[in-house]
Amino acid sequence: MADYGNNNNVIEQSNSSSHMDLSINPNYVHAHLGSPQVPEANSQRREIGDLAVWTLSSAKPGNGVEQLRDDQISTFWQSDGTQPHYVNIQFLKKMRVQEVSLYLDFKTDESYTPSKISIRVGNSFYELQEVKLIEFEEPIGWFTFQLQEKGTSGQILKPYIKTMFVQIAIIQNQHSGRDTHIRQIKIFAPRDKCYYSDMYPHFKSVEMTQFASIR
Ligand SMILES: [Ca+2]
Repeated sequence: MADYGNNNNVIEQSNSSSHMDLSINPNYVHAHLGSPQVPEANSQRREIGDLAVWTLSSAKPGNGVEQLRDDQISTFWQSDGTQPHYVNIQFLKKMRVQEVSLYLDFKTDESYTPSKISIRVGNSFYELQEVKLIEFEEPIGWFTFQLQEKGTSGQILKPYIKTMFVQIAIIQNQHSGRDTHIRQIKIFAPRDKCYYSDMYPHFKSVEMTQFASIR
């Protein structure tokens, strides 16, 4: 059995939370095993995090936006306040957001690791709409979530969502931990059609890599 005795992050759990069946929520995702593969920009997608202004609901000094965005999984954001914790990602104009990727590490972060996250979008922080509700079970690795524009009956209209704001709300942590750790967040948009074409090979293919080494 895991020992969380040295962890000061656990608070008393309230019994007030209702046990609704979350699986009937069309935005609900259960996540357990992450990927060791770093999600990278490629011919299909580009990382647009640097185009946004990032703000956090709270942060421990030295564990803020920089550590969330430094491309290193050894560094992390640590909240320093009451739940829920928020990561607010604000673009200057509407962007086509296709994927949001998070790196979590339950093995290291224990009760600081999120167990329930809501991803919300909107054109202001006052009219946000939940598009994903994720429950994490002792997560380790990269977790990537696709955002899609859906019709009234849930059909997928577009493989992205056009939005100015993305909010990642950390609603709960593992073992009811108070503060949270997220080690890295990436946010991707689809590439404009003019940036790639099926006529060209994918430059990261094995063939191209071998070819590139020949002088
Ligand atoms: Ca980091």
